[in-house]
Amino acid sequence: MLEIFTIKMEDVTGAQLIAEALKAQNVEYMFGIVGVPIIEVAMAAQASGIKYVGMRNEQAACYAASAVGYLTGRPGVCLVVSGPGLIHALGGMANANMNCWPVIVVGGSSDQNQETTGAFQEFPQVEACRLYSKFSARPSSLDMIPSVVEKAVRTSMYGRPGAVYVDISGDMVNAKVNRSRVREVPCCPPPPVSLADNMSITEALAVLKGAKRPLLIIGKGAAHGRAEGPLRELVEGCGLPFLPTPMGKGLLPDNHPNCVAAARSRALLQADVVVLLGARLNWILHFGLPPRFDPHVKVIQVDLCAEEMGNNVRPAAALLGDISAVVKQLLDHVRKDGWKYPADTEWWTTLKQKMDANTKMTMALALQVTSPMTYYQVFHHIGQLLPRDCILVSEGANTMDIGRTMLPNCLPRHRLDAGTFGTMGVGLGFAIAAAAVQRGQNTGQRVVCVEGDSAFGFSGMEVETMCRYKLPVVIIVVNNNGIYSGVDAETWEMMGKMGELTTVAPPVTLLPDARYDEVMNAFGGRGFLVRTKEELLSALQISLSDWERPSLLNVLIDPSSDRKQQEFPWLTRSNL
Ligand SMILES: Cc1ncc(C[n+]2csc(CCOP(=O)(O)OP(=O)(O)O)c2C)c(N)n1
Ligand SMILES: *[C@@H]1O[C@H](CO)[C@@H](O)[C@H](O)[C@H]1NC(C)=O
Ligand SMILES: *[C@@H]1O[C@H](CO)[C@@H](O)[C@H](O)[C@H]1NC(C)=O
Ligand SMILES: [Mg+2]
Repeated sequence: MLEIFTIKMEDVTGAQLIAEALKAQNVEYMFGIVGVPIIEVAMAAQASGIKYVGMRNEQAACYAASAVGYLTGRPGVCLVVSGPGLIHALGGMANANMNCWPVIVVGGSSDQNQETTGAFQEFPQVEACRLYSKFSARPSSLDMIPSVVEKAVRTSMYGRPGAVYVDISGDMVNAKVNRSRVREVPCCPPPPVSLADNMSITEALAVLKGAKRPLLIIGKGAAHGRAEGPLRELVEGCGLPFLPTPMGKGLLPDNHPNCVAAARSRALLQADVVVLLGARLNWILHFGLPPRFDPHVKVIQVDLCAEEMGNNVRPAAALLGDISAVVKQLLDHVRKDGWKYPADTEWWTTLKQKMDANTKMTMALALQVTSPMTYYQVFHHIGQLLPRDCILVSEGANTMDIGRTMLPNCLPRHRLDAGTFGTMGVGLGFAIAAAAVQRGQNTGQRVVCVEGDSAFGFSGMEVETMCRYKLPVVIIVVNNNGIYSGVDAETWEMMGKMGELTTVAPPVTLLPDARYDEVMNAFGGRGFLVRTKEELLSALQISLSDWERPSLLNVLIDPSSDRKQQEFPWLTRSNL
């Protein structure tokens, strides 16, 4: 009693208030880079029991904090210094906002009494963050910090999740206030759950039951909404084919008999009714329009964001609400009449034939033996060794696109990739976040990060962060000497002789046979140079059995290795 009383009496700093307010909101992880004026915030965060991970660039720190939000449902924090520190984090905020992932950015800023004077790293930070966030504010006084932090955390998670920004000026960080003047704000509960209205449910079911060629599309909104249980019941109970979006992969396992990912183009093109579950009709789904969709396709749109309804295609039924709750509503109705889509339809036959043909084609490419290896061979071998429950991080162009079709996901929220914004450079930050969360929850899951050589370069120095915290991430760099493709060492030498490299070398090229594995060695991790199948399998086995430190497999592949011919080649453009 007495102790509580004396604590109430003491003065507290702005730094302590921020840290304690975040802790009170159940924020567990903070990623950042310290300096003036927020070093005290990082120390106060640690003192309150928040796990602080010091990163090498704020962009990667922000990617990491946002991945925590997606993986755990509670936002992570990215802590940055004023001016350039905050500006580096904008890329991460934009990426989180586009992906609808909750993240809190806390930025120090110059002292309030120096505003407009050309203060050190002075920048209009609250204003700058508006375009990249749902909410951007600076507490007007120290005693307002807990309520602003609560609002930030709540706003990041409620409605469509996204990025938020909280500014704290340098003078506020170390200023003190009597604790008795600060109102404590309790932890905000998980978002309230909303249901679709019965009329729309009835409409939706009428459309679905009339479908000749139905297709469920499962997006990362469904993953965020933890809808895997009801979705499985819907898919299995009604016998419906489903297609996951890249990060919707794993809600139901890729090898589920109703998964038609191997016939993606065909399924999209010929479906007459699409049930869109937490997925947007943006570039990833070709806008829901011809030539990739039937011009008369009927869309049943399930989303928690009202403004999303009708983007690009007017839905036949709009089910506004929590994905998991709305799927349960649909289930309640179909359970009553036991409706099931028949298994012996022409649609299923078409899909299965197409899947068989595509799988055979991919397998033929995978089983080729060439030296150097191709993407297909590398992913085939990796796929055979990856633990079923590993968290797969992936980015690159060919590396990500081909990897997505060949590396299986069996569990929800176990895939993190370049996402809606197609951002290169997210991989290492995501992997660090996933590894930190895995260590915190002690689930014994591996984090495997499959990177193009260009993608890796965007935040390659985060390898030091992995080594420093002994995060046992396995990085596989699929190294083709460039962006999309490259040239071999011999051609590179020849180009050097033809003239000045900056005008001769194709813009896609990177240094041939670059030793990314040595970057890992430099900090005490395990680096492997891999050229053959045998080297790949052995390096991967060793890496997967080491829980003490990270590994990097630098897999040199044929620099002209390419993606197999696509049915809609022009659309591969949109993947770049
Ligand atoms: C931040 C950012 N910068 C640039 C790009 C353009 N871009 C798309 S994919 C890519 C890299 C692809 O090369 P790599 O990672 O080596 O994969 P590969 O296709 O060679 O397997 C780049 C630079 C991007 N998407 N994001
Ligand atoms: C804080 O305020 C309380 C109540 O007004 C007072 O008793 C206490 O002495 C103050 N503490 C400090 C350190 O000023
Ligand atoms: C909506 O449907 C459910 C399930 O059929 C039913 O229990 C509920 O009463 C209905 N609500 C309204 C407002 O009609
Ligand atoms: Mg490459």
